Amino acid sequence: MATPPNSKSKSSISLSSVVTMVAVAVLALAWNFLYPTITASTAGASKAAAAATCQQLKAALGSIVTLPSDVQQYQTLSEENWSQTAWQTPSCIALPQSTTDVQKLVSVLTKNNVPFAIRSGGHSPNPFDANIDTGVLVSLDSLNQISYDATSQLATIGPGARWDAVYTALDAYDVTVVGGRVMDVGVGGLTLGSGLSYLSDLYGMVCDNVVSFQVVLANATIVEATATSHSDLFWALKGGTNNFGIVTQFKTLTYPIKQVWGGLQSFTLDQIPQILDALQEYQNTPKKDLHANLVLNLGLTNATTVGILLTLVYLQPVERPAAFAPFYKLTPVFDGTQLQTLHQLMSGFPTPPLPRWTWYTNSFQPTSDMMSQLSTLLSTAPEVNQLEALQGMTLVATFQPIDKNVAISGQARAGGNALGLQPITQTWFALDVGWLNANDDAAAYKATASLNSKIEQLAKNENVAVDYIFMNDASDEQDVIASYGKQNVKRLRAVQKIYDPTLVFRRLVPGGQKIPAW
Ligand SMILES: Cc1cc2nc3c(=O)[nH]c(=O)nc-3n(C[C@H](O)[C@H](O)[C@H](O)COP(=O)(O)OP(=O)(O)OC[C@H]3O[C@@H](n4cnc5c(N)ncnc54)[C@H](O)[C@@H]3O)c2cc1C
Ligand SMILES: *[C@@H]1O[C@H](CO)[C@@H](O)[C@H](O)[C@H]1NC(C)=O
Ligand SMILES: *[C@@H]1O[C@H](CO)[C@@H](O)[C@H](O)[C@H]1NC(C)=O
Ligand SMILES: CC(=O)N[C@H]1CO[C@H](CO)[C@@H](O)[C@@H]1O
Repeated sequence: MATPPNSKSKSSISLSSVVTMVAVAVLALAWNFLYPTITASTAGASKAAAAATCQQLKAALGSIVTLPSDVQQYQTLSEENWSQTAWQTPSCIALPQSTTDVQKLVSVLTKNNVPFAIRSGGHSPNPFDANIDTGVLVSLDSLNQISYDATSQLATIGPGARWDAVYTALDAYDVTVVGGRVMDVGVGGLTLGSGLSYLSDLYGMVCDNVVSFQVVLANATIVEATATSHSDLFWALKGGTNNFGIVTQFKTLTYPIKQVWGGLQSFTLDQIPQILDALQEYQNTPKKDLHANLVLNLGLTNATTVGILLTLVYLQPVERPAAFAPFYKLTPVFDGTQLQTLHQLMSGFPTPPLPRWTWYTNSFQPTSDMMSQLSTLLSTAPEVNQLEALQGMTLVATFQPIDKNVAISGQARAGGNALGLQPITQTWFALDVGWLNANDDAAAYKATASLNSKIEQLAKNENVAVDYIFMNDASDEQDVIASYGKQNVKRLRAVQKIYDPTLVFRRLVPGGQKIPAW
């Protein structure tokens, strides 16, 4: 866990430091009054004010602003999401073409006090994470440039790029990045939510590999946050999502990984206990091979015909590496493992074509007991039947093994990150739920939340709960940033005070995980 900057030692209190302390105390008091007041005031945002700002933006910025009266364009842009649960009716949609456009937008929105949402790839299913009803949707699709510099071996990537385009561009140089595992997800949201990659056991989270964030701050100025310049902001953006500004560019490390071994295997649902036991054996091996990575998906409802999906990824061209030995004891129904490029392998990952989604997540240590209790819970929980009754329902339980090196590599990078990850073997578990009809939304949310809290409780009872909520798989009902730990939350708030002193990104950007007030 990161510690805040050193405070002055008590023995050397001078008059000036007393003055400073008093000033700090007064500021802190003012801040504490400001905080709740400011937050509450967003509730009163009016449709008329937002619409007037949209007219002003249209006049100033022209074609990059789409009003609801541009029916077709407006619809295309507002429905550009992975899950229909995130379709909203913004007062207008701005499609900046440059960082300068983003500055102009932030400047007007802040001056007019009009709420807005920030969207990169639009893959969060949480209804208002990256969209808004009364206010402006800032959609970063056009900030999707990708380039590679062979000298520095760094890739420069716009937040609106999708991972498929990133890997395609880098294929030409035989390098890859620590990035998303599913091709059409956006770079912006995934990276700022920390980002889990098949390279994470080796090199840490996606955000840990960013060496520079270009950010448009609340006062519409641009900064480059790196380990040596605005290093406090650099740290805070590694887990801080949209609380500090609009990120308009990432510079990130690359790695010469191309040919790998792996792919999809499928198993029948009756093998859940065996596969979970294999998973814990794989994870708990002393000195786990960091080139071995996987994701395990259990399709728990009858709408999924595949049953268990295991995606194995070995980051070297070695067939059937020993690291996956616990899984070789099981016989797959389908085995698509082969030598191929990492990009090809990831392109083969299927996502069920359902229009509405939600997800919840929790973390635990994968003991043998926990795994066997969990397979019992998943086969007996009434929530599974409740979900199954909804039309077109798909309930997938996802297991993402996390080696202690994920935390260690993140902390080893200059500046570390805000995530508060513990350097222990852990599993990030997620319930991914998809369905057909909007009138089933409430039932789907309720049953998913309930099943997730039962699993959290089970982990607590088993004494294996890990106090960490992975943002990119979390519901908006889960308090992600609080799970980074008190010290990190305190430091995030301190950084927020410096870069967003009037709390623009808290007041005017209601969507996404916010830094807890206390
Ligand atoms: C099919 C699928 C596969 C996935 N696979 C992975 C995976 O392998 N690894 C992983 O870590 N996650 C994964 N996710 C989760 C994914 O990271 C989140 O859904 C993430 O929000 C997607 O990023 P986005 O840019 O598409 O999101 P958006 O919905 O556009 O944004 C998400 C949040 O980030 C904020 N944000 C986005 N861009 C910016 C920016 N430039 N500046 C400031 N704030 C910004 C938004 O305001 C919003 O609150 C997957 C999701 C799906 C649907
Ligand atoms: C799933 O099974 C239930 C009960 O067995 C059935 O009513 C429902 O139609 C099935 N759903 C799908 C999508 O096959
Ligand atoms: C904008 O905000 C940053 C961070 O608070 C500050 O350093 C900078 O001086 C501000 N610039 C202007 C022009 O106000
Ligand atoms: C651009 C994009 O991803 N649009 C998708 C929004 O969601 C609907 C429903 O899932 C898809 O059909 C679109 O392709």
